Parts: sequence; C-alpha cells; structure tokens
Amino acid sequence: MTHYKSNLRDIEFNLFELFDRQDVLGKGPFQELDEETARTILGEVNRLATGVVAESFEDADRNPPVFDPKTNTVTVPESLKKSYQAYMDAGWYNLDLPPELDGLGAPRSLVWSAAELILGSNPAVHMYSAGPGFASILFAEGNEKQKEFAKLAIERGWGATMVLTEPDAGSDVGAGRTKATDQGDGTWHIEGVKRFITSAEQDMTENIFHLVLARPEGAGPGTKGLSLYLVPKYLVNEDGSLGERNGAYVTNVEHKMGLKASTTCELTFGDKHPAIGYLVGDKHDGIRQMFLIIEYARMMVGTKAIATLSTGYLNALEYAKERVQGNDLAGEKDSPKVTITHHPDVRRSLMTQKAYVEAMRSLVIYTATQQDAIQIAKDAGEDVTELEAMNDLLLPIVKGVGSERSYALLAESLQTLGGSGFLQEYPIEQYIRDAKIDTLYEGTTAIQAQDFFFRKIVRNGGAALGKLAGEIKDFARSEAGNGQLKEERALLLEAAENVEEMVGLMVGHAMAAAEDKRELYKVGLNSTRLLFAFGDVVLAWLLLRQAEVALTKVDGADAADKDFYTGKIAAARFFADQFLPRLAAELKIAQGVNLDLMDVPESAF
Ligand code: ST9
Ligand code: FAD
Repeated sequence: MTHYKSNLRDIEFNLFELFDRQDVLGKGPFQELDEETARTILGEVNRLATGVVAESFEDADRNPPVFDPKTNTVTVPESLKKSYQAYMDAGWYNLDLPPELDGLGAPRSLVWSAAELILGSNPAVHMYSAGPGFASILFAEGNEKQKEFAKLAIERGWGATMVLTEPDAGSDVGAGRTKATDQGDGTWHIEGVKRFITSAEQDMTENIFHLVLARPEGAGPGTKGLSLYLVPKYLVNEDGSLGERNGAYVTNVEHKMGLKASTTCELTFGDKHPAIGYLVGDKHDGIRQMFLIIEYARMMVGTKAIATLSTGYLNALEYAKERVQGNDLAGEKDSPKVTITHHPDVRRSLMTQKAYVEAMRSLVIYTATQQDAIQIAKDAGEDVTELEAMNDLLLPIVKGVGSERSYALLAESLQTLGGSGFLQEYPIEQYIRDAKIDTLYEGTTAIQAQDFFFRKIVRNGGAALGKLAGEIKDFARSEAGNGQLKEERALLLEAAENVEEMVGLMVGHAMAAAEDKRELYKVGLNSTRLLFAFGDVVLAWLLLRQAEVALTKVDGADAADKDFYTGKIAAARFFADQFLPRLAAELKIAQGVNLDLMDVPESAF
C-alpha cells in the first residue's frame, strides 16, 4: 500500500460518460487508439502510479537530493531513482509525442488523465520526465540540427529545463539580464545567473538540455527583446556522442517548504568557462517560443494541484469512515458512539472537498477536450483560432483556480484527521507542503488573474468568454436533469449573470482608464475575485452536467455504480446550493471597490 489513492473511476467517467471521448478515438489523428486501448493504458499508468512511482514519495521528502558545491553535482536518493526509472522504462511519456518522434499522438484528454495519476502519485517524477516533451517543442521550433538533437534527446532519455527566472526577474520575465553574444559561427555565449530552475541538476540522465531565455546584445528591453537558446549540459558531437562539459553549472540547490524531491537550482552561465548556446530555430522569437512550454506547464501545475487534492480527500475519507468519536448529534443520550462521517460538520467538509475536486478534475479534462479538438482540426487542415481562444481562456482557470482551491481544501483534508492529520505518519501534511508551490510557479495567481482578464477576455473581445457563458446559460435554461435539477439550474443562471455583470463592470473600469489611468487599479483589485467567481460558475456547470448523466444511470445501476452516481448528484446539488449564492455577494463587493486602498500610504500598512 502506498500513500496514493487514485480515482480512475472518476477519470473514466469524465472521458467516456461525460465527454464521450470514444467518439474521437479510432479516427482522424487518433486512428491508432480505441477506447479499450485507452482504458488499458490508464490501467497500466494507474498500476505504476499506485505502486512503484508512489513508493519514493515519502523517502525523497525526508531524504531529499543532496547538492555538492565542490563538483556542482546533485545526488538523488536511490528510492526516487527507482520510481523515475520505472516510469521512464514503461515509456508512457510517448503518449503525447507526435508520430514523427515515434509517439502515440494520443488525444490530450487521455494524456492529461494519465498525467493526473503520476502527478498525484509523485509529482517530481513527472517533472524529471519532461525531457521528451521539451524535445518535442524543440523539434517543432528548431532548425534541422536542433531537430536531430531533439530526436537524440528522446532516444537517450535526456532531462530538460525551462529557464526564465532571475533574482530580479520573476513575474516580470522581461526584466531578465542574462545576455547572449553572437560568436558568428552559429553559436552564442550565454552569461548570467538564473534562479529557481526545476531539474537543472540530477544524476539520473546522462545529459540535460536547458531552454534558456536570454537577451542578445543590442536587443530591446522587455519580453520581446528575449531570445530562446538551447544550452546543453554536455555538448554533443556530430556522431551523437557526448562532447565537452558546457559552461552552465548549478551553483546552488534551494532548501524548500515542500516538493523537496524536485531540485530547484541556481544555474550560472559562463562563469567557469563559456556556456555555448544555439538560437532556437535561428530566429529571435523567444517569448512566443517559451510560451509554448509555459502553456503546457500551466496545465501541468493545475493538474498536479488537483491530483493532490484528490488523494488528500480520499485519504481523509478513508480515515473518517473508520474514526469513531462522539455521539450522533441527533441521537439518544446513551446511543452508541459513531464514526465521524455522522457529524454534520465533517460531512460538510468532506462534500466540499469531493465537489471541488471532482469539478476541477472535470475542468482539466474539459480543457483537454478543447485541445483534442485543436489536434483534430489541425489534422483536417481547419482553422483553429476559436478553439485556441477557448483553450487559452480555460488555462488560467485550470492553473489559478485549480491551485488555490486545492491548497485551501487540502487544509480541510488534514482537518478531517484531527490531530493525526498533523503527523508525518499520514501523507496530508506533505501534500499541503508539496502543493503550495502550485499557486506560485508558472505565474502566480495574481498573474493568472490578470492574464485571464486582460489577455483572454479583453484582448479576445470577449469572444471565447461569450461563447462559454452562452453554453452555460443555455444549459441552465434547458430541461437537463429531467426536472430534477431545476433549482440548481436556476442558481447557475443567476450566478452566471452575476459574473457577467462583474466582467462588464471591470471592462468599464478598463475603458475608463483612457481618461484616468488610476481606474485600472479597480481592475487590479477585482481580478482574482473575477477568476475565482468565474471558476465557480464553470465548476458548477460541469458538476451539474455530471449530475445530468448520473440521473440517467443511477436507477438500475449495480451497487458500486449506484453509490458513484448518487455521489455525483449529491455533489452537484451541494455545490450549487452552498457556493453559487455567494457570487451575488462577490458582485456587490466588486461594485463597491474604490481607490481608497491605493491611497493608503505604504507606511500605514
Ligand atoms: C516555472 C517552472 O515556474 C515551474 C515548473 C517546471 C516544471 C517543468 C516540467 C513540466 C513542464 C513540461 C512541459 C513540456 C512541454 C511538452 C509539450 C508537449 C507537446 N499565452 O502580455 P505581454 C507572450 S517557469 C501565450 O506584453 P509582458 C506572447 O508572445 C517560470 N503567450 O507580457 C506575448 O506577445 P503578444 C514561469 C503569452 O508584460 C508576449 O508574451 N514564469 C501569454 O512583456 C508578451 O506579452 C512565468 O510564468 C499567454 N498567456 O510580460 C512568468 N502571455 O502579446 C509569469 C504572454 O504579441 N509572468 N505571452 O502575443 C507572466 O506571465 C507575465 O504576465 C509576463 C509579462 C512575463 C508574460
Ligand atoms: P515575484 O514576481 O517577486 O512576486 C512576489 C509577489 O508579488 C507575488 O505574490 C506576486 O503575485 C506579486 N506580484 C508580482 N508582480 C505582480 C503584478 N504585476 N501584479 C500583481 N501582483 C504581482 N522559474 C523558471 O524559470 N524555471 C523553473 O523551472 C522554475 N521552477 C521553480 C520551482 C520552484 C520550487 C520555485 C519556488 C520557483 C520556480 N520558478 C521557476 C520561478 C517561479 O516561476 C517564480 O518564482 C514565479 O514566477 C514568481 O516570481 P518571484 O518568485 O520572483 O515572485
């Protein structure tokens, strides 16, 4: 038994009962995969995730990788090496690779479903195994030589990193100072110090390639002046053998609150000897290229958070079903003691965890179905602009809402165990420590909220938002649930209208900024509120859609399925009743926002 409790039943429910992925399998770009194969793959990944991959989760936290400053090397604990190797040997990283790279080119809905299992089991393993994924981006963006490099990297299982952050350039990536100097022979020298770089050193792969944002000499300021360079740890000879050690060295590994198995490194370029880099695709287009990775990584982070809440909830549930404590609140004085699931407050907490996590899993898979649609349309040579806009709109919700709600609700999972939850004997305290990072990296929640409003709503002219809100309102006005979800649909409609009004209010503030720049502060004061509020509407919609399916299947289902579908209906009702009415208050607060806070002197805080 490992710490990890997966929820394959719910993943498969989303894939095959809610989003009908069997209809896209076996045709178009997914010719090679049918439903049975997809289920077999998930079963196999689940076996690894609940077994060997999870086995090192605790040990690598208590005995994290060790950095040796004399040699600039890292020693990863043996337990983690075993988990990593077992996952790489199984070869499932190829699910997402295109056929040109011998991959399965699977639909993203299947890719992210499988990813949830590994991310819930041992997130560091998923991160160390990102090399092939990074190589596929290098393959897509690189010149001929770099494409060959990418193939080699996959064949030989090299690790990879994304290198943006510097001491003075975190959220503000455009403030980066790392510089690149053209050597005139197709190579560049990179100089500077990057910090917080995930997986930049380990002793599990023979090479590591860094994808680094640096500013070529003479380039302009900001993100648009940055270019993307391929900087391998070891240079690679023409025949594919490893050459000299390149001048990019890890000069520190951070001591952290959690996710200790994953190395977070300071990476210094060109200090000991030149760090040779190659301009990706021979073009200066760095920030766009890097965002191809970032978009993927933001999806990964949201999925990681939600996967952690899922196992947190299931651990809490198991405990609650066994822990006997106190009398039934409504029972007779000398009635027998009950398990804590009998207490109304424990039920409130458990159902809050269940409803959010099942809604957010559905959000991940729903977002991935948009990515499936992009894959299908591209394969057919069709325009993908609208599909990409929808995917773009959903990403900050997956990342921003997924990470914040998961972190907050993991505290509820811990609370369910009482004092025992605080002990290292149970995994939840580690889940909380490991999940905190999800609200921070790949763009903090504030950055997600601004991205959501300015880029995904305003810059898109509200098109994707309008389409999604329209679908939600159509559902709310429909007869879904055959009369049984009437009140919940009414709550959904009201909540959707409240959030639309909030968007209108903020667009008004943004427009008023043409006259008075300070009006933008009001947008900034409301942006995370909007992200969470819109998130709740989308989550409620997805839960009610799940309940609609469950209502058609619950009668006549076998015992296990009956419980499953009953839980779906209960979760949707609970969420609609408990969380949607709060959005009216959020709108009121948003409407009341003024500039007073911005006028409080810094010294008065
Ligand atoms: C990090 C890593 O934290 C943590 C974990 C690593 C684990 C690694 C392994 C897992 C990943 C696996 C991936 C493998 C890949 C597999 C693939 C398989 C197929 N969307 O608004 P502007 C672009 S890393 C798209 O003016 P500012 C766009 O080009 C550190 N593009 O920005 C735009 O130009 P245009 C993460 C976007 O004011 C240009 O940027 N750090 C988007 O100059 C300029 O845009 C962060 O995330 C977008 N949403 O700069 C930094 N947004 O407009 C957070 C911008 O012409 N900070 N672009 O299209 C930000 O995001 C800031 O908002 C900023 C602002 C830097 C963009
Ligand atoms: P800051 O940008 O200084 O932010 C501090 C606070 O101010 C935050 O609350 C933030 O929301 C807020 N804030 C900042 N600017 C704004 C604004 N304009 N509007 C509103 N609020 C704002 N980076 C990589 O390049 N590669 C990696 O592999 C990588 N891995 C990481 C792993 C770990 C464990 C950690 C801790 C970090 C990692 N990072 C990586 C860096 C990570 O992406 C940054 O930490 C993150 O983007 C935030 O930057 P910062 O830490 O400098 O915080």
